[in-house]
Amino acid sequence: MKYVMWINGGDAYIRGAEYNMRAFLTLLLLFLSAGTLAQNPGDPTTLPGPRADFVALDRNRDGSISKVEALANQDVQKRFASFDMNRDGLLSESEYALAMEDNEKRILRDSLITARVKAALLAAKGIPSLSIAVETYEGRVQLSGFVSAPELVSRAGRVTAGVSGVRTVHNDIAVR
Ligand SMILES: [Ca+2]
Ligand SMILES: [Ca+2]
Repeated sequence: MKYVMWINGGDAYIRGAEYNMRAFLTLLLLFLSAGTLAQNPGDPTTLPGPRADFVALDRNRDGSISKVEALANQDVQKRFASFDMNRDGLLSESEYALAMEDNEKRILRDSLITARVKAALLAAKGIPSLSIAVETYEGRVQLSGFVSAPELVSRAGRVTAGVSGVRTVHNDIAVR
């Protein structure tokens, strides 16, 4: 059997089953990558109009987020008053975008604090740092997990409190 496949309108062609298989795989890859692109239309840099999370929060579709609509998202709710620049009781698209930018910075700061706390616990001799979970929200650090002795609970708390950026420590580590 002989196969002929034309490429680029006939400038070049390839023959034979082996080449045909290669061409088929290339087409398959192109097809799959096109499918992947089609499944990710949410790139905010190329998509015109309001961001998808704004549209999802704007339940009554009036183009702004009311205080009631903001209740659905804790991070928006917390930033509502400070980002409602014109004090009309609504977050416009641009006010919302600034609030979310602020939240992204908050997430970055908190994850840096979490990383520093984990590093400090790891560096402290005798603390089973891998058994301790660390979570941070606006500089408030929560420790949880299990250790073998009460003094390890308090030591982990002290080490955490000494890390820069930590505002408060909520120590939920238990002894087991
Ligand atoms: Ca609305
Ligand atoms: Ca406003």
